Amino acid sequence: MSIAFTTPAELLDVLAGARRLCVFSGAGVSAESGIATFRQPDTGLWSRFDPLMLATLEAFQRDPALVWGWYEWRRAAVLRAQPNPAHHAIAGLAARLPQVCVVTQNVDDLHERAGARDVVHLHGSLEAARCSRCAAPYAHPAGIPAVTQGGERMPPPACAACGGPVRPGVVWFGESLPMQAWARAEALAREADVFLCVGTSGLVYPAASLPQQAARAGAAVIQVNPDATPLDGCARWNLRGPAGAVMPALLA
Ligand code: BV8
Ligand code: ZN
Repeated sequence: MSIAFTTPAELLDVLAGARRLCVFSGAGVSAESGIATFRQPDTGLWSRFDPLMLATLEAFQRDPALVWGWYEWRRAAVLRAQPNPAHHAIAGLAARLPQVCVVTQNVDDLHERAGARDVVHLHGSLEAARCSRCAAPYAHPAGIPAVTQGGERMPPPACAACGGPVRPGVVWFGESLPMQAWARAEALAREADVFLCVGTSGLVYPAASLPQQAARAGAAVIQVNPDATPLDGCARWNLRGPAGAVMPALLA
C-alpha cells in the first residue's frame, strides 16, 4: 500500500506493539543535516564525483592523496553537522519499545550523537581510519580537517606502527562488509517484528537484501522515503516524505 504522508492508525498500532524493532537507515536520514546523499540527481555525491576514482581500494592505491582528501572533506562536513529530527526520533523509539537496534549504511555518527545506543555500521565509519598495510587503528587529531572542497589532495598520514599509508575506515565497493556487523544485521532482520527502512535507495548489496530477509521472516516492513525505491514491493507501508517530518510523526 502506498499512501500520501498521513500516518495510518494501523501502522501506529503495529509500531506501538513492536517488541523487536530494527531501523535500517541510509544517507537520506542525514540529508536534512546537510550531508549529501550519493545517488540523487544534482545533489548526490555520485553526480559530481566518480565512485570508481574515489570509493575503491584500487582508487586509493592509484591516488592516495586524492582519496584521503575527499574523505577528510566529507569528515569535516559531518563534524560541522548536527543530528536532525529524524535521528532524534529514531533514538527516541528506544525509550518506548523493548528492543530497538539501528543498522546503518551511513559512515557518519549522527545516530549516536542523537542518543541511539545500539548502532551497527555496515559500511564502516569516517572516524575509524586504519593502516592499509597492518590494520592498526589511527586516531585523527582533534578538530575539523582543513579541506574545503572535494577533489583537494591531502596525503594520508603514515601508520605509527609500520609506516604504511592510513586509509579511511569505510567499506569500499568490492570489499566485504565487516563480518560481525553483517552477521548481527542479518540476525536482527530475521528476528525483527517491525523493520523500518529510512532514507535508503536500496541499491547497494548486500545491505539492500535486509528488508527482503526481514519480510520473508515475517516482519512488517515500513519504508520512509520521499521517492519510490526497489524496496517498495516488500514494504507493507510506504510513507512518502522527508524523514525529518515523517519520523517524528511516527512517535506522536
Ligand atoms: C560486496 C561507504 C562482496 C563508502 C558505500 C552488480 C549487481 C549487484 C551488486 C553488485 C554489482 N556490482 C557490484 C556489486 C556489489 C556492490 C553493489 O551493491 N553495487 C551496486 C551499487 C550495483 N556492493 C559491494 O561492493 C559491497 N561489497 O558486495 O562485497 C564482494 C567482494 C569482492 C568482490 C565482489 C563482491 C560493498 C558496498 C559498500 C559500498 N560503500 N559507502 C563511502 O561512504 O564513501 S556505498 C554508498 O551506498 C553509501 O555510503 C551508502 O552506504 C550506500 C547506500 O546508499 P544510500 O544510503 O541508500 O544512499 P543513496 O544516495 O543511494 O540514496 C539516498 C536515499 O535517500 C534516496 O532513496 C532518496 O530518495 C532518499 N532521501 C533523500 N532525502 C531524504 C531521503 N529519505 C528520507 N528523508 C529525506 N530527507
Ligand atoms: Zn601499519
